[in-house]
Amino acid sequence: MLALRRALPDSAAMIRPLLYEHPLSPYAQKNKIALREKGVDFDLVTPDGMGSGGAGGDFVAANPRAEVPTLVDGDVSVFDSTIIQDYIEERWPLPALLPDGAAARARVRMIEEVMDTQYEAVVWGMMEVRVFGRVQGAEAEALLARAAGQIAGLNSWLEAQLGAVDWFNGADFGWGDIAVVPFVMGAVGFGVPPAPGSRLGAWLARCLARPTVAETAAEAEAAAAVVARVVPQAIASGRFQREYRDHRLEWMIRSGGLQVLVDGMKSGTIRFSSEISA
Ligand SMILES: N[C@@H](CCC(=O)N[C@@H](CS)C(=O)NCC(=O)O)C(=O)O
Repeated sequence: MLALRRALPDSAAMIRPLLYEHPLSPYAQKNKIALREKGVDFDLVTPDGMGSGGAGGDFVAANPRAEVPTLVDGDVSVFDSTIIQDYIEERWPLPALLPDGAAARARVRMIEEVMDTQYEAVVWGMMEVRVFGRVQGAEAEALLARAAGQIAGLNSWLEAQLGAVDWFNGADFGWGDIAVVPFVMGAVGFGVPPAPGSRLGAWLARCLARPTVAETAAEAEAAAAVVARVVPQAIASGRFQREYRDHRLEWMIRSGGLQVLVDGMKSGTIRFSSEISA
């Protein structure tokens, strides 16, 4: 598909942008919600081999990290959800998702950084235990209890960031809310929701009332059922190598899962990030 796009540069402006994604990727969810809020007509593709270490083809040509999300817009390829959000905001400026003013923008970007690196690591860790079955019994319970405590702490931090207003972005839904909602939904999916009666819980309900968020959440829910069915077999067969890198790797070690890492490296079901070369 990419080759065809490159062969037709003059018509690039008429070609719908393509987002490589996985419906369960909270990073891809950020970009999908942003594109939907802006009314951009786009295509979605989940790359073959994604997540298992077997990706290739046009997807890897567009992103040497072989990670989703990756946006292809005509001749332009962009990877990393935060850089893609920036691209989307500049390429399709209306409605603006960033709040007004340097301070407000810095604030939502800092929240985004915490979500992308710290909150995400915990949700990923719960998935490693509950879906990928890295440990069982008391070891699993210990990792999940640690994760639940970390999410409770992060949710209380989020509650403080929200303050008395309706949206992380300020007066209206926007960048700050899109940065938070995929990750909080991920924790809910693993049975760790915002505290009952919390402002964060009320905020989540407001988000889910938006069609753009509801559509993205429904796609994730449908994919979760499929993943839960196929992943245990794929892991057992040794075909699936899960990427352990940066904050995720740190989470596993800090939370008591060093042996998970050692076992996964021995069995070949864990890999690190792609090494890039020309
Ligand atoms: N910093 C990146 C992280 C993207 C990322 O970690 N994506 C994961 C899915 S959630 C991925 O594609 N991993 C590659 C793999 O598992 O093969 C971003 O913000 O987009």
